[in-house]
Amino acid sequence: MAGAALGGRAVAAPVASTGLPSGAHVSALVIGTGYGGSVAALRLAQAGVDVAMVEMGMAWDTPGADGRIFANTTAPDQRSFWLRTRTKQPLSNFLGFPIDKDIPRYTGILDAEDFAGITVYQGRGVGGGSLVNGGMAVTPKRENFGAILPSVNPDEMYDVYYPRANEGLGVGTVRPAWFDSADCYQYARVGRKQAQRSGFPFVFVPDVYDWDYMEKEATGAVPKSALAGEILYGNNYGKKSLQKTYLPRIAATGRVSVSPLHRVTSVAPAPGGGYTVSMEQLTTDGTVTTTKTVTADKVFFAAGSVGTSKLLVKLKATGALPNLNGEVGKNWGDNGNVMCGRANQIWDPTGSLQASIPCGGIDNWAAGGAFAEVAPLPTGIETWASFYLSITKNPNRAQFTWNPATQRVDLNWQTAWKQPSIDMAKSIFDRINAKEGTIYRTDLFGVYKIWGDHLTYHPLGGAVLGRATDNYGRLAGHPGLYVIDGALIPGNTSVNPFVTITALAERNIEKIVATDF
Ligand code: FAE
Repeated sequence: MAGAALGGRAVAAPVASTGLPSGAHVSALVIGTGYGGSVAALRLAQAGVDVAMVEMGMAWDTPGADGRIFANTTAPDQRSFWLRTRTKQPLSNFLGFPIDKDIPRYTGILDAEDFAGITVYQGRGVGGGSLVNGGMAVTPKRENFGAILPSVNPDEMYDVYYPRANEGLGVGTVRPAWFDSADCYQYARVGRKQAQRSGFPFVFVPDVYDWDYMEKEATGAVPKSALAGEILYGNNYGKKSLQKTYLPRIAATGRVSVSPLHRVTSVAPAPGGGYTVSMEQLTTDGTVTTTKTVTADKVFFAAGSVGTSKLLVKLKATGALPNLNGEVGKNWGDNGNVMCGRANQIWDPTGSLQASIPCGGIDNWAAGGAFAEVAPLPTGIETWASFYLSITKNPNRAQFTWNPATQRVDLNWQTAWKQPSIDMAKSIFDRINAKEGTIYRTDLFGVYKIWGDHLTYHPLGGAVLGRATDNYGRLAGHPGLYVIDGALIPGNTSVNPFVTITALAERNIEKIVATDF
């Protein structure tokens, strides 16, 4: 097994703050440290392969001036946003007033990446999206799987890889008896009652939050995280992000280096075989201090749907990877995300204390094409608002293309393409409003604006399995290059995506380790 070596010196141990040395040669280089990248690195290292992980975001292992690693959702600061001078909060308004504020430019944890017709929220740092997400860990219903990944055998996914992913991620469910009595889930119980009164099934949604820890938060026995409103900018306690699951197992192999604040800019065939990987080292204000070049026998693209798609589209268009096929950049979707709030009757308060971790949803997928999470609005005051993130069967798909004039990658998604999502979400909320005699909130996304239709949390596709790659993520035209993240999934998973991303990565890496190394 080839080892990572620089002039004969192994560099597989955890890398110091300077990161991977320029000129290094590594067996396997993984771009990104989210779900796909973490699965790839763990399984390769367990098979005896030395791995270098390269991550553009920070390590998120050091407390800030307030003694905490992560900022609170209600008090965003420089740690909260990726290289912005003003916050861009998904809920931009409250009671109609804008709530964004100026912050110092910093390599913060949440990227609100703007394309012409949509803002795509993504996690930045070692752990990727697991650092910022709600932890909702949902395995799609088996009857929906054929539409999600048509070329993958469902038996192997549901018998082997979904169970492996759920175990590796530490997925659990709220204890129903506690849910029924906890103050912090009053908002979810209101959501359940209203769903059921309108004839919709309410389902508990599994999550990687440590549910025992949350129960202790409620008693005051431990420091609060979910009950302190932490979520979008990281959880200081309680949530089992990849920092608590796959990443410690990766470190324990002793075969994987991680280089934070390193952004990959190019991958091209190396003269002597393998690939030349170029990267920039960043300071926390985003300045590029160093550019480095390493060689790798094999390269795994795990930069997330947007990150991987942007790299591949650029590298094909600029001639660095000329043999990639025409499917690269295509079939990108937003998982049908759309948000809305409802104003409840005065006798239906949703609670001033709201756990930031959602634990239930309204399933109208089969009849109306929508699965709506009952989400918190952890403002600390009673709002009588119910808030929802819906995942819908939106059929629209967008394409990434290289723009030579701006030297950037564009995405042709249009805001109007959210209309099917709105219509599907209305299949739930129009009925609930009619039954309850209630109305939509119009003050959360602007002034008199009902729908949060400008964003997604769930980018998927751009290098789709069986199209841009073979049926295991091997990129067409360049042996030794792989895609192993959400870019493989063609735009929709019918539920929250990270369990499917993890399970698919587990499936693909098992085959790749067995046959390509
Ligand atoms: P991802 O986790 O995004 O990791 C990619 C990594 O690559 C990131 O760390 C990037 O910084 C890094 N990167 C990108 N470009 C480069 C480059 N050029 N060089 C070096 N590094 C690079 O990818 N999903 C759920 O299932 N349940 C939820 O409750 C949920 N809630 C969410 C809430 C929010 C606010 C957000 C933003 C997302 C949420 N998601 C949720 C989505 C989920 O986090 C996302 O699907 C996965 O993280 C995607 O996994 P990947 O491995 O594809």
